[in-house]
Parts: sequence; structure tokens; C-alpha cells
Amino acid sequence: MDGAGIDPFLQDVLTGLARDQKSIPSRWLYDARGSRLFDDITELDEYYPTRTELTILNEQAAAMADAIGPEAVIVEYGAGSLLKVRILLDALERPKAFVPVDISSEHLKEAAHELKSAYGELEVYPVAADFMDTNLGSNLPGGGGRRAGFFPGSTMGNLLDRDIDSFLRTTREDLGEGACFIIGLDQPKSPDILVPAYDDAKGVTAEFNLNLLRRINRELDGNFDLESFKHEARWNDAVSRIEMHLRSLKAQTVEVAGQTFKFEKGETIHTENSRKIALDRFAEMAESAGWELTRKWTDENGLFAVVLLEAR
Ligand code: AVJ
Repeated sequence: MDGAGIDPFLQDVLTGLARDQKSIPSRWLYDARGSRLFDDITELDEYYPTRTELTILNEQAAAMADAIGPEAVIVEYGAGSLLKVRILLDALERPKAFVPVDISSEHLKEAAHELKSAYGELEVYPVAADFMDTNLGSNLPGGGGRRAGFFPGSTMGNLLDRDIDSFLRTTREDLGEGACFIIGLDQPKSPDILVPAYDDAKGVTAEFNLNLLRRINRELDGNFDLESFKHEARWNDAVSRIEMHLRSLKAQTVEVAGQTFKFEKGETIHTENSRKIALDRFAEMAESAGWELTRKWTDENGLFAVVLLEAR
């Protein structure tokens, strides 16, 4: 609930279902069950991004640590389980402090506590906030070496251009002069690889997508019939993105919180964009927000990239 008292989930669903192209923001996919299903997705044969990024981090951690330098202050945006940052922390020379930022304060506290006990010398300051509107500035620990942002997982691809721009500007302000930023970016590639990664043979991604309707039924008093909607993953080449949709298998009406919505047979709800941003394009976006892309590390097939930005 926000200050005005209306549940932001309800608001997004009612507004989204009233559009010509029905759509619901992808952030609502991640309730407890959705987060578990996403974890299952990361282990699927077809879903290459997580495992490829981990390989790059493991192989290049020493080079990344070298670029960052000693006694760094690391700020991870949208931190989650903190597994990936351990690879970096293990390679860094006497990291001074770690600031994980995550919307789920419960999950964050637990993960931060575990990390603290594994790295005795490290100061850990968890911040419970949406990574899109942090205002860390003066709250970041002082002293030590460089400040380094860390944003793995290719979440950048879920954001619109203007959100990427404001995120890169805010982080540039927060992290300050001399800062750097390590970012994971899934790369454009053949739809023959991309589509199965988002429509796997075991149907885990379908369950993940349909879970949104289950969540609406439970939390917003909806009556979606899960049997009459089908998961769909499409490659939209013009804008270089995978789109997830839920397709209505018949003409039907659905109620949510007392409001009625009509579906034509074949009509879809657009539930996620996963953009694959090429590195030259990303370098331009970074540059206009005050960063310079100075290093890139990729796997041998160029499926995924981890880049280093430096404050200009
Ligand atoms: C967590 C947003 C990076 O876009 O690949 C996985 C989410 N959706 N399968 C992605 C997702 C369907 C994932 N991100």
C-alpha cells in the first residue's frame, strides 16, 4: 500500500487490463512462488544467461578486482541472494564495505547476515529500497578505495530506455567521482537460442508466467481460469527483445476486484520484456549518463557480456 491507500499491484493490474494491448509490469511476477520458479529457470538447460554470466565472473574475477583496486566499497543493486557478489569479493584486495540494495528487506537481511559472518573484516550495510529510486549519496560509507556499483543478471534488459538513463545517472551521482560500475548484459543472438530459453521444454517458464494470474486471483480477488490461458515467448526483432505474453485460448470475461475485463480469442496480456542490448548501443547510453565503457568480458560464444563502466 502506498500513501494514497491504493495497492500498487491492484492499480497496475486494473490499468494494464484496460489497455488495448493488455499488459502488466514484470515486477509483479516475483511473489514468493514466482521467485522460486525463477530460481528453477536459472537451472534449465535452455536458460543460458545465469550459468554463462557465472562462468564469466569466475574466469574474470581477478581482472575485475584488478580494475577496481584495493579497499573498495561495493554497492549491489537488486541484490537478491548475494551469490554472484561473493565471486567478486573473493577476488578483491581487502574490500572495505558492501552495500546490498534490495526491495525485499526480509530476504536481504538474512542474506546480508550470512555474508557478514563469511567475510569477517567486511562492513555490510543493507539498504531496503527499490534499486530504481535509491538516494544513497551521502549515506554511502566514506574512506577506503573506489566505489564500485555491481548490477549482474541482465536486469538492465527489463528497463525502458528512459529508466536505464535515469538509473545510470542516479548511480553516477550516488557513487561519485572516480567510481566504476560492473554490469551484466545478455546479448542479441539467434531466436533459435532465445525463444527456447524463455519457453522451455519442461514448462517451468510457462508456470512462472501463469503464476501472475494465480497471484491476481489470490491477492486481488480475481477469477482467471489458468487452463484457458497459454504462455508464449516471442522474439521482437525490431526492438531486440524477448516478450512474454499470456494468450487467451477463447473469448471470455474475467473479473478482478469487482471489475470485468473482456478477452477475444487469441488476445494476449504482455507480461515481460527482456531486451538484449548490444554493447555499442549500451556504451552510448552509458556515455550520455556520465559513464565510459572501458572493459568488456564475454564467454567464448559471445552469448553474455559483463562490462566495466568508469565515471567520466
Ligand atoms: C531476471 C529479468 C533477467 O529476463 O531473463 C527469465 C527473467 N523471465 N525467464 C530474464 C526471466 C523469463 C530474467 N531476468
